[in-house]
Amino acid sequence: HPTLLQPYSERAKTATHPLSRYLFRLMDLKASNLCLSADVTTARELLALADRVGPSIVVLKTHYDLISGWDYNPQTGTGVKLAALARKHGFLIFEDRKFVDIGKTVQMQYTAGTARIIEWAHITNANIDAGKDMVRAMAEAAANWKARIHYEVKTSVSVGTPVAGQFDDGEEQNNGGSDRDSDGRKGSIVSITTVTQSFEPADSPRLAKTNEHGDELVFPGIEEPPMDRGLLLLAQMSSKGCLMTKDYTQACVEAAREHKDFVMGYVAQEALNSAPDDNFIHMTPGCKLPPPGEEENGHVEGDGLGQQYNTPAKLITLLGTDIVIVGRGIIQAADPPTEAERYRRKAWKAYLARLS
Ligand code: 5FU
Repeated sequence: HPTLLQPYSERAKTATHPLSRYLFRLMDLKASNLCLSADVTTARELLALADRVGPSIVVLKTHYDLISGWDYNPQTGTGVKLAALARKHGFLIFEDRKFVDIGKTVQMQYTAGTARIIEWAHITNANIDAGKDMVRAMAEAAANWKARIHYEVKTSVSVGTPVAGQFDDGEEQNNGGSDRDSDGRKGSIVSITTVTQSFEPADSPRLAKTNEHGDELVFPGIEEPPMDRGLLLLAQMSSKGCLMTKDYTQACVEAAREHKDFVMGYVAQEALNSAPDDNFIHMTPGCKLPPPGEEENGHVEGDGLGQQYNTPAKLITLLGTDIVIVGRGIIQAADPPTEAERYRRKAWKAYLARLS
C-alpha cells in the first residue's frame, strides 16, 4: 500500500483527521514513532514518568483505572496535570479504555462519570464487538463536546396548558410572534431559562504559554494540537489466543472508513490500509527489544501471562505499523528515559528502513 512507503510528513498532508495530521507532523518533528504505555501504580509515578520520558515520545498511553490516587478534579486533577505535561513535551494522551457497550452507554462513559475521559485524553479506543453503531455514538459525543468548548447556551421554553379565552382575542402574544408552542399547541409561556457556561478543556490553546517565571509551558516548533478528539479501533490484539477474527478486523476497517473524521486508525499488529485512499495510523502494543548487546531476531519472549512481543524492526519495517507502544520494556529499565531513547532510535530507524 502506498502509505507504507510515504514519509510521515507526507501522510500528514492527506490524513483526514486533524489530530492525525498533527500527530504525523509531530512524529516527523521529534523523529519519534514511540508511544509509552505508562502502566505504573500511582498517579505520582505516572506524572513523574510522563515528565521524564516526554521528550522521546509522541503518544503517552494510560489506563487510568489501574492508577491509584488518580485525582478526578476537573480543574486540578491528574488528567489536567497530564494535559499540561503533554503541552510541555509535545505528545498526545491516549486512554486505552477499550470501550465496548451500546452506544448510549459508551457516550456516557466517555464524557461523564468519574474520569471524564474526553476532557483530557486526545485519543481513546473501542472494541467494536457490540456493533459499529457505537463508533457513531462516540463520534457524536466528541462532536458535541467540541461544540461546547467555548460556551454553552441552553434555552428552554416551557409552555403551560391553554387557558380558555387567553389567546382568543385574535391578537398575537408578545412572545416572538407566536402564541403556539413548537408542536402547534396554543398555550401560555410559563418560563424561559437561559444558562450560559464557559468551558475550557484541559489542553486549550488559550491557556498561558509561559508561567510567572517566564518558563515555556508549550513544546516549541509546532502549534498546539487541534481541539479534536480521535478514536482508534481495536482491530487486533497482541495477546496469545486472541479471539478477534479476520472478519472482525475487516469490520473495523469498514467502520474506520465510515467515520474518517473521528477514527484516526487502529490498534493492530499489522498495517490495515488497503483501499487506495486509506491513510489510517497504526499503533502496536506487544513491543520489546532484547537487552542491549543481544542479537535481534524480531521476537522477544512473552511475559508468561499471554503477552507476546515483537521488536520495533519487525513491527514497523516488516509488518508496516506506524507507532510502537512500549510499557514494561521502558518502565522496568534501570533508567527509563535512557531506555526510551534506545526504543525511539530503534523504532525510527525501522521506519527509515521501510521507506528505503
Ligand atoms: F490492545 C492492546 C493489545 O493488543 N496488547 C496490549 O498489550 C493493548 N495492550 C496494552 O499495551 C496493555 O494493556 C498494556 O497497557 C500495554 C503493553 O504493555 P507491555 O508492558 O509493553 O507489555
